[in-house]
Amino acid sequence: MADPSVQPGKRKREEEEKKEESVLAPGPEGDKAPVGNGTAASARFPFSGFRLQKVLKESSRDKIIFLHGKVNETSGDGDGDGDDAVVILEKTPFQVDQVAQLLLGSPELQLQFSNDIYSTYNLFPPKLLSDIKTTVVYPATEKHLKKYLRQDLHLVRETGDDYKNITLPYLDSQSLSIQWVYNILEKKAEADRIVFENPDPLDGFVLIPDLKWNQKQLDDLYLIAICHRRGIKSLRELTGEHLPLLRNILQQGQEAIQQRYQVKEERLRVYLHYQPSYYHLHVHFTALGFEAPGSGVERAHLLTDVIENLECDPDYYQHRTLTFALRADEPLLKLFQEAKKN
Ligand code: DD3
Repeated sequence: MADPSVQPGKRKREEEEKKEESVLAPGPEGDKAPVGNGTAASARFPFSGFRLQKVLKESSRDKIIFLHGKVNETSGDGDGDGDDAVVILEKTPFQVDQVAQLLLGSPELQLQFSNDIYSTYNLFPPKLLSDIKTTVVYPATEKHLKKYLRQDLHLVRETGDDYKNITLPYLDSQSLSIQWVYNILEKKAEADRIVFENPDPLDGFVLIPDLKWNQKQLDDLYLIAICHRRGIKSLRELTGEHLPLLRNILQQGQEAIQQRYQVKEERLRVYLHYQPSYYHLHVHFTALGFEAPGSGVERAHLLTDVIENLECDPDYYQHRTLTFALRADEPLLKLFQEAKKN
């Protein structure tokens, strides 16, 4: 039985909600407002029911939890039918321009304790300030479930030959769908979220907020540039011929972010992942003050450095040894360990 003292009451909430509507409306700057909420239509999940199977991963520091659930069950006996879904729930950062509203009027409060000049409370925010960022993967495959299970990581050093002999054959043997990437490039999904596009089929790209960013505060700004050209799997395949594309992404991406969000280039971390999580060339733009997952030295390669490396040596990434971490259960790790024995 849940502790009734932590159950939020409803008393004042409804009246507060009306006032809070303005929070989501564009400010006087109109479409130049630094942060947009995007579309905010009410919705339903693409499945019915949710029977928790497993907490795949959780972090009290990041206030995020990854859940595996069975959905669409019909028999109700908890076995057999039903589909798998992954639901990721995350408490979002405070919006600095709205946080003071939490304390106005008489917010719903429960006293925890009071001692001298110190007191602590549970504050129940009005509906529009209490949203939880929710990401759904449905239907989820075995791969998705595995991807979110916490695993130890192991460092691998991949030579140019290792890439040709081990990594590339492994990638080709996997059927990794990047339909969602093609949907963005072809405007079949998220078209209204595009921040900037250079439509050139060879040296162009689409700049779009990453799914991890709710666009409500600039603290955790996160956009991705996805190149129009197909077939460039990753950093490893970049050569001098890709320099015009990379320079476009850097310059035009920074300009577009300055224009839309008033965040200067010196406040942005612009980088590629190696290994990437999907094998269609893309570049990450994150707020410098935000320690985005994957910004560690074993994964992030600054675009400025990549460009300079290619300027010095057009085949730099064909022969350099690249270091990255693999999950203990990743088959590619075993392939590397076996190859290194001989
Ligand atoms: C992904 C990496 C991929 C699960 C999850 C995320 N940005 C995306 C679909 C649409 C997107 C992204 C794969 C998938 Cl939680 C499996 O990311 C996306 N749209 N990173 C945007 N804008």
